[in-house]
Amino acid sequence: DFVINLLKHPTFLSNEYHTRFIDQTPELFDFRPRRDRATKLLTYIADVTVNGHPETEGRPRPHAEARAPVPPALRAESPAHGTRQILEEDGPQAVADWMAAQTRLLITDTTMRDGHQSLLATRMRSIDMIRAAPAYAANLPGLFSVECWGGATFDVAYRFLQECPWQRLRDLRAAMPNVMTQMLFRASNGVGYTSYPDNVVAGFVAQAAASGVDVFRVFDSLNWTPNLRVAMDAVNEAGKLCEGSICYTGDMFDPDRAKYDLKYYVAMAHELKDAGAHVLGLKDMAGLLKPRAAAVLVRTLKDEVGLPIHLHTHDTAGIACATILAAAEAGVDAVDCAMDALSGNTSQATLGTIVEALRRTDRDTGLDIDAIREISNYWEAVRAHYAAFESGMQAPASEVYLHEMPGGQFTNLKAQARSMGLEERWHEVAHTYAEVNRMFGDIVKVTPSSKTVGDMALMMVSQGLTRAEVEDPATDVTFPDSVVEMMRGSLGQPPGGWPRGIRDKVLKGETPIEGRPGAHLAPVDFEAARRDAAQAAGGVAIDDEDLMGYLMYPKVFADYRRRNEEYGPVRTLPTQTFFYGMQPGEEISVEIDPGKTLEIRCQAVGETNDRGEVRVFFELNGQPRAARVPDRK
Ligand code: BTN
Ligand code: 3PY
Ligand code: ZN
Repeated sequence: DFVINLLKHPTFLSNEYHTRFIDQTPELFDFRPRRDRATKLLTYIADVTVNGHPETEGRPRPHAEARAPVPPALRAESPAHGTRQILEEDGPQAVADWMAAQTRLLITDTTMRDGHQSLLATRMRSIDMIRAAPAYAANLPGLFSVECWGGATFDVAYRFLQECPWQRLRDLRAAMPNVMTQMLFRASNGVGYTSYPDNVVAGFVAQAAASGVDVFRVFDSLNWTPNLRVAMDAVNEAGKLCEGSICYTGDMFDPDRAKYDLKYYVAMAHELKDAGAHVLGLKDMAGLLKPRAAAVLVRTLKDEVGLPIHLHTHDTAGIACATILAAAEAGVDAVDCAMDALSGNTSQATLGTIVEALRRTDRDTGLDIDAIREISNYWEAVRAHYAAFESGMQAPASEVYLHEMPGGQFTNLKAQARSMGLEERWHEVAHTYAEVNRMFGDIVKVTPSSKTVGDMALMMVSQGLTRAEVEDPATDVTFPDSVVEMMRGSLGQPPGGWPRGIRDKVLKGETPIEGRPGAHLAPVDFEAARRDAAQAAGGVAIDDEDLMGYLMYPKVFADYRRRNEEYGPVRTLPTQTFFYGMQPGEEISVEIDPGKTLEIRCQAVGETNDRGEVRVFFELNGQPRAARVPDRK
């Protein structure tokens, strides 16, 4: 057994081991029999059936009649050519030129990224997306792109869904060969909440491009162009479409917030063009861009900068369709919408509604409304299974103009507030969020700066601290780590720097770093990191995708891989089974490899024995099986 473990060990295989390798690698002495994937899955199902899933405990359950989602029929034998073919055959500049030459309004569908990030706390599982993908390819080949990766989806996949985000990307890419896939990338913050060394940022982009991302929307959480360059260079290096993005905040017409006026946005757009953007992203992450401002901004940027413009907004205040129509009138090239069933409120504008509103006008999208309705019906059935992650927001709210929270943060912050017992005081949290923004000098709030503002607001509400007390040099305050990091300069600099008073109080005499954070971080030795990752994850093989997961989130990745050894490919389970286990008498089909299906029937759940264990009885492809799990209830 020892020899087998040794011969299979990734460090041994990589020839990078040294004389103390055997002493320092305890898993070589782990001789537990390897269990097969079906056994692991039955153990998982048994555990959730007996103990429930920690993520859905105490949350609303799906309706008893929630229907199994059935993907729409395909309207074409093979998918028609789309934007992906332009990119593959003629490159990214050709895509940008093609965009500029279209009269129709181009549409990106955000359902599989920002839609569920904003409405369902990012909890949508890959299986529900992958089953929809062939219908997108066959029935909506005229979409500009499908946003389906990046943002918060990366760490939530590992952390809460127990699945590999890279596999999701590869599977979606394969199922949609004709439409460009799109990701959201936080520039020097990668898909994380902190700054990473330049070679990690560039390495991540290169891997994402290789695994299937076509369009990279790159932004910086303080709108600081120097932070965007490393990522934008890497996108261009990979030959993919580089969408350098401006984050919109405040109110362009408010003379009291002159910092974020038209001149500010035009200047940043020029910087992004000079940095190599093919397309200019206008990222209104909180839904603050009002229709008149959208019209003026789009027209001015088109005239003065000349890049095609891709607008992203949120419907939090209920005005996103109006903003999009105003932008369309002003000549915007592409806009983001979510499929009807996952649109509205903190999510994007309603895709079918925009298509209908523009029908028979000069900006007619040309998309098939029947195909849209069918796909939306599929998402409606999917959404019902995620009732546990709904935010409870029943209606649009103009309160967003007060707090300016990004749609993608809203449900997450609300969940954080709930877990701290502050749900009843949500409006106080929202108000304090606005106060913190002013205290920090009126900054762009988008991941990760928005998380920092949120951490500070939650801390103030839970400790009953006012802004005046926080700013008072005589009051002792322990600031959240994220606030200390940000004031230290680890996310870069806002225009004009941080307000001196609060910065000095947070830093307690420490000198902040100057300039670009990435310039202070040593490059990572990838092969050394690969060995560390293998060790941290319990002696498993680490491929290039895994390595990037580890470099973004060392602990989250290692925990995911260890659980994966225990529970197997749980991403193949139906969503209902994943979150709620099975009822006696229930049957499911689980495709663990293409063409290899497990038929699982739950027969009975036993009594808890005197060692505190429960046996759950199954039929697996007709054969009786049992799984024994601890009763933790
Ligand atoms: C998580 O870590 O929160 C999600 C991963 C799944 C953990 C499984 S769910 C069944 C079993 N019960 C637990 O409390 N954890 C594992
Ligand atoms: C993210 O970075 O996850 C966002 O959605 C920002 O808007
Ligand atoms: Zn968004």
